[in-house]
Amino acid sequence: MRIIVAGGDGFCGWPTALHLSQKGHDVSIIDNMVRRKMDEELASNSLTPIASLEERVNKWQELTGQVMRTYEGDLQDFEFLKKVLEQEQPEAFVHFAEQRSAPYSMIDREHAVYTQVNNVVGTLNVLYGIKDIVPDCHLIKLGTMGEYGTPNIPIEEGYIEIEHKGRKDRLPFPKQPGSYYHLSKVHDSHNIMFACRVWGIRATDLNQGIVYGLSTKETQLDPVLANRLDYDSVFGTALNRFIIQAATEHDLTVYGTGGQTRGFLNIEDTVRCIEIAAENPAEPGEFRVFNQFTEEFSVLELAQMVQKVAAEEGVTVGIGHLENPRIEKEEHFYEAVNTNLLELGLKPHLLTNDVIREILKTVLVHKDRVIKENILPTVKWK
Ligand code: NAD
Ligand code: USQ
Repeated sequence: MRIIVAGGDGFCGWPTALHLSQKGHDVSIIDNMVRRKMDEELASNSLTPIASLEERVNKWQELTGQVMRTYEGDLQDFEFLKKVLEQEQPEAFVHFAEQRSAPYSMIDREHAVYTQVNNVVGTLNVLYGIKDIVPDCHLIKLGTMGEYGTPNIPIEEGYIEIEHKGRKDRLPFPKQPGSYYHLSKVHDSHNIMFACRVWGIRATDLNQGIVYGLSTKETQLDPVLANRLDYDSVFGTALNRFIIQAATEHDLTVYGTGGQTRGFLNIEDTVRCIEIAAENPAEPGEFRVFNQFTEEFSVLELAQMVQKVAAEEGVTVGIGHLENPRIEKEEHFYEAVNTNLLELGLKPHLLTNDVIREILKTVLVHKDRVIKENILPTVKWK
């Protein structure tokens, strides 16, 4: 299958591009490198040293003989996108290319506007590009579990059957997102759903939970193929951050009580979920929603697991309950359905002490690259 991976230089996109290429798909990558520029803006870095995209794809070709074409450009630039679609004629378009940090979107007005314009306009361009140039192409769009928020009822996969005043309908599940970033994903979902209904586009919205780990079988083939790993308070995410904090003997930064519960998945499962979605496309006109996570944990549970594994490895770390910089529920009901991907054959890599230990070992190799000033949160919701 001819597949474009937009955002293919990023944390989820790079291992996904490698995995799809390894499976024999004809992969090309779009990325505007903005994530690397954000490291400069935030005076931050990836914990792992990362090669340039050019070095990465050259190494992949050298090791496997597989060619991945790369296009450096912005999805907000429709003329650029049009040319790539005309040239590649993709059968699937995997869309990771968005600003994905909630704290980044909450820095100030400029960062909120950037996040929403980048994400909403980029996705609208992709929708128009598919409609005009490759109408049969399957859009596989990365959404987020955070679109739903934390309602006091179980979260369904995209839709809920509602009975109201004696009538019934299957309607989009209510959305209560917790940041301007998460809101941008809700806006995208609405735009994609509308495009499916009106133009007959086929789309899968993958409401992904928080991804942990960094390595996949393919990224481990050579240090030049290594994936990025974020640990700073803006781009680092809960479990990965805790493991890196443990490696540097920093107290684990649980915000508030730590009762915040979310869906999580291993990066190994991210790449497999995209493969499953690509190989089982949505029907023309269908707006399909999958909840892409494998397990639910509270933030405090994760911190306790990391603390225990670190202790077994001879590292003592405390759990610091910081004042929560976000406005969010800290104690709440959480139960979400995730059966669609399992029914299509996903075999989850579950979180065990050994999985944490493996990530910790990789992290320990690079721990001297941690910029300690970037660990504590600085962005507040109000
Ligand atoms: P990332 O920031 O590492 O990667 C995103 C990539 O997209 C970057 O390489 C960036 O340069 C590129 N990009 C951004 N805007 C672009 C534009 N306008 N044009 C071209 N390229 C652009 O993020 P990630 O962690 O790999 O996340 C990928 C996607 O998955 C995002 O949409 C994110 O919302 C979603 N997601 C991520 C997680 C997670 O835990 N990392 C969880 C759920 C959902
Ligand atoms: N948290 C802590 N301590 C930390 C970091 C986070 O307690 O050091 C808490 C947060 O307050 C929050 C939870 O952990 O309650 C998750 O925060 P996070 O930064 O790990 O994840 P989030 O901001 O939700 O965003 C990440 C990705 C985003 C993706 C989302 C999936 O950056 O791209 O959409 O996870 S989800 O959470 O399912 O919406």
